[in-house]
Amino acid sequence: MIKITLVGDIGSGKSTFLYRLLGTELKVGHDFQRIDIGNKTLQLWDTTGQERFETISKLHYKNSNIILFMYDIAKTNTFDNAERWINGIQKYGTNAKVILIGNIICEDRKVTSFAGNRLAQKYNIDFIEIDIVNNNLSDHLKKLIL
Ligand SMILES: Nc1nc2c(ncn2[C@@H]2O[C@H](COP(=O)(O)OP(=O)(O)OP(=O)(O)O)[C@@H](O)[C@H]2O)c(=O)[nH]1
Ligand SMILES: [Mg+2]
Repeated sequence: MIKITLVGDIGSGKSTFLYRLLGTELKVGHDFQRIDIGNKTLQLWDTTGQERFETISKLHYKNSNIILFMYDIAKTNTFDNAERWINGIQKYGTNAKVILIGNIICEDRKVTSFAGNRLAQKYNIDFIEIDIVNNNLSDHLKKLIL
């Protein structure tokens, strides 16, 4: 069982990503959904960007194996706070593997791949960009998760 928590600013695409992947909506903070991939079971948790990393339960972070931090490449504001989030995650998430995800819903790009890469390198985490509507669990993302 791999526990995965999605975090990121309001409107960064977390719930859209999960909905497209699971075909069902999750009640934030109270609900999770299982999905089997290969011989692994993923347990996916949504959170809301209204919360800051301080208020998302530290235990929740601690219990996560993987934390996906999502921003929208077309919305600069969802990237601006990334550094603060990642700091918080690394502080509380101890053993969780953090993956930075640039979500491409809209091609009107404001955040360059270079900027995403640079941030990921600074914090020594993985980085990918994915089209969450059409290819939500790309082979690349699977490889990072499994
Ligand atoms: N163009 C386009 N936009 C979409 C599509 N699906 C969702 N969106 C938009 O993508 C944005 C992402 O919203 P959410 O997935 O709710 O974001 P979130 O990260 O869950 O936000 P919070 O729960 O508030 O933290 C919204 O503005 C949606 O309207 C789509 O198929 N095409
Ligand atoms: Mg949401």
